[in-house]
Amino acid sequence: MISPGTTAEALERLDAQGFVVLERLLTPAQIDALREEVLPLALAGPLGRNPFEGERTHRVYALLAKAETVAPMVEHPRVLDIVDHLLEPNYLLTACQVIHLLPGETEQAVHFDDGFYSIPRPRPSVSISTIWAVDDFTAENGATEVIPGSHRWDDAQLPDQDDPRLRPVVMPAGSAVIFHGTLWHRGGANRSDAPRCAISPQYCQPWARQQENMMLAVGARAARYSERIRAMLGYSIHPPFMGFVDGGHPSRLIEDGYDADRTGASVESKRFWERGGHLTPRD
Ligand SMILES: O=C(O)CCC(=O)C(=O)O
Repeated sequence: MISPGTTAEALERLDAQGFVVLERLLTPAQIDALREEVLPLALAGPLGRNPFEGERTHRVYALLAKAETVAPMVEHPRVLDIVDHLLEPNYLLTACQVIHLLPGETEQAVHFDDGFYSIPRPRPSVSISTIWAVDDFTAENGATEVIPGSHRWDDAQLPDQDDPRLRPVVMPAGSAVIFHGTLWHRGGANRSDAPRCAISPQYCQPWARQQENMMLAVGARAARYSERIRAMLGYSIHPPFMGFVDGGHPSRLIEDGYDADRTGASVESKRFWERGGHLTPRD
């Protein structure tokens, strides 16, 4: 598969197929640094507690609390340029985990990632997932499998585990697949003799509850990250006041001398009140 050259091309593929692959976004040096920090964490992490998490899969949640080398993936400009078009401003990081499939892992149940938002389908996605290949993804080692076009399905269309339309997302290490939260997919079976490591940052609408409670999971360690990541963790306001802490901006908790006028949210909030406190202007 040839990577799309532009955000517009990537968006076209996402619209048509529900997913797009961006190849080799990370340099070999970045992959090495990532492996050095993340693989020991993955191997020390617990195995999944059920077949969905994967009983032969190490899953480590709350990754930004544990591995700073993941930050360049979470805020990769090519990825965020795309997500910026799919979610509303102030979108959040809903999950960030390592999924490390050991040899012998079996296929995961086919599912879509924003299924716990009980809004009937077909509908726009509430979340956008990314899965980054830390190892090469192959059909043998458990590459993520997707059903192209299934992001448009309605609630009556339910694939089974043998659906012939499932296809593996084969991609080299350092690449990412970006897909709609409505796309049916699963982790593949690892029939190889080596693990398959992936990292999965996922983003959701700013008005949706995050899967992982990032404010608790990462807490004050958020101060290590860029303003963009902090905002995605929850140190942000979706105007006029979603995300307030004690009536103010949450960044006051982690930034000394936080300046409320610096953020666009505070400006938007002021505008909201200036026009009478109604979500849509009344004429
Ligand atoms: O590991 C993968 O390739 C996919 C995992 C997945 O979809 C999930 O755990 O929700």
